[in-house]
Amino acid sequence: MINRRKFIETSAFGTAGLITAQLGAELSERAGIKGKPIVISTWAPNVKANYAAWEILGMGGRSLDAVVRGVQIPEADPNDNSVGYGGLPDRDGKVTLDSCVMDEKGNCGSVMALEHIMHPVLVARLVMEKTPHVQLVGEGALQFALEQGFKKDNLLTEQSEKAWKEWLKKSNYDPMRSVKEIEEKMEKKKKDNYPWPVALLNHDTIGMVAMDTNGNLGGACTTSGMAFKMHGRVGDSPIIGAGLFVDNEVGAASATGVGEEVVKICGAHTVVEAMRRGLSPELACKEAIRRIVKNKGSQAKDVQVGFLAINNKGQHGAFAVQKGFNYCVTTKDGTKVIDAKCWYP
Ligand code: SD4
Repeated sequence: MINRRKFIETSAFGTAGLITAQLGAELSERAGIKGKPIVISTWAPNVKANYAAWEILGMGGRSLDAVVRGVQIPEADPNDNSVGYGGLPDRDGKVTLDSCVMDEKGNCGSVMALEHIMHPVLVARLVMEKTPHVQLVGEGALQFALEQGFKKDNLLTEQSEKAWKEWLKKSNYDPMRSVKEIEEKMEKKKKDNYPWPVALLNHDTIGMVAMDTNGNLGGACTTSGMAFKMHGRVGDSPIIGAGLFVDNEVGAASATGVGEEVVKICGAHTVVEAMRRGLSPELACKEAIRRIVKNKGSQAKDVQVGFLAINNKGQHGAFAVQKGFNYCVTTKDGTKVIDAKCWYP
């Protein structure tokens, strides 16, 4: 199988980015660590999130701070239909958000089905730092956020409301909608010789993991979940061990796609444990995908899940069930968007 890779050299990195990149490289060398810092995130549009994370990582900052900063970019972007503000609502027209964080010491925090708060990742971090708990859900999560000084926002944009009203006409829940859309767009864009990876047109959940100059790992995952889901449905993204897992001794992983399938195999944890057994990040992601494909049998072709991972050496990799999944990698050498290999090429 041919390994299709597309690299996007980032002019948007700019002078400030280069300076922080050089500083990051120097700091890493001083700390005796090669190939670090590094941050990776799901989906090409999240290059912007990588730049934001790099502003912290490149200055020698902590992974957790970097990923929390990074994922706030799509959370605040009204044009990103899968995360935060502008996310597609559930079948009742409510935008409900899922998010979690995990740090180098195994601390973690998560919010699920949180409404009205633009940056659920910040609330997840406060659950970790300020409560004796790991997970807060729905009304309780909102109550906690308001107590912490967050303000309520209307997260349903005109565009997302329109899409929901259109969906209501048939009310057909189809988690594979985005895969089909990717394929259609890919075909069309191939004809137009479009130079960008096609997923740029199909924003999605952000899972971001990083290694800082001290060799410490951290991760964050944030989403509005599957479009038009049942009210109260929670996917993999805010579940520690499913949508995100970090073990400083081994590596970190995150997931995107149909969350139910990720939860069933404890996806991100499965990837990290495979790296612990010595698999590379890419092969560890492939092993988790293999389990999903095995579970789904003949229906596997109707599911999309993608995993990405970094190991404790700062190596990275990804794997997906279907074509179309890509991820962004930022190091001192710049930012690349890489098409992940997949089970069904
Ligand atoms: C979920 N995994 O809620 C998320 C959605 C997602 O690509 O990643 N979509 O199931």
